[in-house]
Amino acid sequence: MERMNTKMNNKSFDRNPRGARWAGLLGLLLVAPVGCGPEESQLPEEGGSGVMASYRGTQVSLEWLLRNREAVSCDDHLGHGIISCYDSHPEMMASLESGKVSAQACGTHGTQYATIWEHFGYSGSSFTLFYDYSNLGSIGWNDRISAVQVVSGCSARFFQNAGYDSGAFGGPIPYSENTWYVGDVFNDQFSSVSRGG
Ligand SMILES: [Ca+2]
Repeated sequence: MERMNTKMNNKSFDRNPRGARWAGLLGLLLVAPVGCGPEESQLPEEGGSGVMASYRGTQVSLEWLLRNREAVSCDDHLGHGIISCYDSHPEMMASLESGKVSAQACGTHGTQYATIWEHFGYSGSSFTLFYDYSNLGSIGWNDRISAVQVVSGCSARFFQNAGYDSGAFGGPIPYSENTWYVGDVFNDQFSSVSRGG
């Protein structure tokens, strides 16, 4: 009995490496045509649904980006709802400088006026705003803001609900100075934003 078992085990043991070889070969055939470097293969496939952002020269789902990157810095300097994202805030700022986009004329639509942050102390992901948003969810920022920076001399107003609706706050919440934490009452509450105080 024992001997027979050993024999059967050997037989099935023999078959396994061949199966594994086939699986390995199949895997290679499936993976090979993609041919991306390790960095690129971490990006999702192009297309997809929802809000898209330009990131490392390609279009990716903003939702994917915010979920898979610890801290992405985005902006909308190219137009309302047209999102460009980078791996860090300095990288984003450098990109704006290289594109000769400067902070000026706070009252003018389409100029930089504020940066919103995911965590207190200006940390986590951020978004540098050039436009108003009646629905911050359209740029992935509904109920996510914990800190606010404003361009010197500019101001921004935030609302509890989409559609510039103050909701329970009784009025817009204005910021004309950098605010490292919006406080427990307003944390992760803002759903729309407009320039001006
Ligand atoms: Ca809200």
